[in-house]
Amino acid sequence: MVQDEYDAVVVGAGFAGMYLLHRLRQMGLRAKAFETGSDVGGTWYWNRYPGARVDVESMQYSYQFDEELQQDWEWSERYSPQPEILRYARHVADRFDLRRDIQFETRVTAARFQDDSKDWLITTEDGTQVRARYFLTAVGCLSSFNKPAIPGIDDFKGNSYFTAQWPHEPVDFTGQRVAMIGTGSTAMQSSPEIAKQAKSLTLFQRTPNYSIPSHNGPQDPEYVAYVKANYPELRARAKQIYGGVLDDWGETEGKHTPKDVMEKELERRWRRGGLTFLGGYTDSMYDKDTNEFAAEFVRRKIREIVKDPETAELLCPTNEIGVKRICVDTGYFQIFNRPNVSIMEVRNTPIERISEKGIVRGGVEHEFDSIVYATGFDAFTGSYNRIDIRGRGGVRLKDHWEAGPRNFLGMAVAGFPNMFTVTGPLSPSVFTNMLPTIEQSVEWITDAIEYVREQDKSVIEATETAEDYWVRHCDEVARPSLRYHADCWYLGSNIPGKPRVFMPYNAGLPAYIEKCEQVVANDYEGFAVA
Ligand code: NA7
Repeated sequence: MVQDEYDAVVVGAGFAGMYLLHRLRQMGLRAKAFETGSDVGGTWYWNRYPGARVDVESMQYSYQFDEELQQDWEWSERYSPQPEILRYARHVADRFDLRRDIQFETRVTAARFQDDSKDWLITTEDGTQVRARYFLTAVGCLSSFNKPAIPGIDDFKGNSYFTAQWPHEPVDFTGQRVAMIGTGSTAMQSSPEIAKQAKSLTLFQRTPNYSIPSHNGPQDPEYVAYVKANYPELRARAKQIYGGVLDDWGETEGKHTPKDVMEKELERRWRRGGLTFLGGYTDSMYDKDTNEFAAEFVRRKIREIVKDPETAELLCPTNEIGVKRICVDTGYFQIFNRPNVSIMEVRNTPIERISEKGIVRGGVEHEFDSIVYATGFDAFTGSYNRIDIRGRGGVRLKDHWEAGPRNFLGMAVAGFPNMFTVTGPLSPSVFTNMLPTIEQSVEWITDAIEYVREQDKSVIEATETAEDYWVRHCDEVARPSLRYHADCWYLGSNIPGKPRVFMPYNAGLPAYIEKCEQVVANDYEGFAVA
């Protein structure tokens, strides 16, 4: 039975869903958001593991749509920890009275476009159905946790923790023998915290990763005052930068720079810390030699930090730097100098199975009290595949995307009218500062809805031609990058059987904004409006 009718239904109440809801309501539309969690925050609601924090400066990783909000809010650290970001999300929800239109603890399981009424029929887990003209997904791009298919995973009698579904009560590992599977960003953030408590911590590493120290610390009040006094101008300038983050980006190519100059520049960036370590040279992600120079610099640092040469060698990545999202850590490599931390490589000697007592590798059973899975996400498409989304003629989105995701501008899918996706595949999301990118998409989508209403029309849909163009264009702009050829969740290579398609938009935020604006300037070229 259809319980209610809305102008728009939003799936998710993370930063994208919250802003969507706010904008839709400002437009006078009847909107409802459904959220699986019991509160707002999305990524920052779920990822409560110890050490979780943002790796883009908090002064920039924040909403800008409301000047008073960005003036009022105080971030305590350069890179805020998860509890503070969640507090911020909750504050925004309260400040704009969003909760009254969010239904928590409700998973959307299906959404079907109705060919006759041109509405979406949306079903939630308990079988409730609602109708909406617009179906808007704000489900995140790194939100579908990858529970690895390791035999016996459910047999373990100790505690199993999944970093992206961390318990709400803090976990105390004191006195425990802890195993951690995975050595990506999440593991690098959480292992230094767990190592402080655990009797022993053993990391099971399949692929070593590059990481740059965060040099995180309290906010500098002078810097905060400067940013707040100049927010609009700084935000506008950030939108002209590839990743949407203000920093001192270099404008020269490494391949034309003397090696001693490069060395000094990398040292300076290492000391300053953070995600923009590779930003000194424009060809870091395009020229193999420039990339290898930076990669070797970081390997040298790892060898300097980690005292045991064998462990240091195990921790040194051999692939190009940055082809997988670079990590930012607070004392990750240093933990391997602690007597209670060890590493086991599992590429050559894989984990065979999880037993009742622990992890079996190379025929040997290693016993643990707790196993922490920091095994990543089914990025971009994972969350879509969990919802039975069907467009015109009952076509399943899953089938439409069988050979890889297809859409126009990363936001609209041909055959799925009045459906828009925020931070979806083929959008610049993960290569950019997520918050400004979310705001840009939300504003574009809500403007498009406004346009349809102004035209006195009811349906907007990307054309197949536009979709073909965007898929081709995304591939073309990704090809020259070293990332295009690497194994990473960018291409879905971390999920067995997933089609290998480069999913983030690689031309950068300014180019993306220009494409979106061109479409509007040309009267929503690439869309059929009826
Ligand atoms: P990542 O970066 O995808 O890391 C997942 C890790 O888990 C990685 O080291 C994987 O090794 C490892 N993994 C996954 N499955 C297995 C199995 N079956 N056996 C052993 N090891 C495994 O996810 P994160 O959560 O750390 O970070 C994701 C993004 O979130 C990050 O870039 C930030 O943007 C925020 P692999 O590399 O596949 O060999």
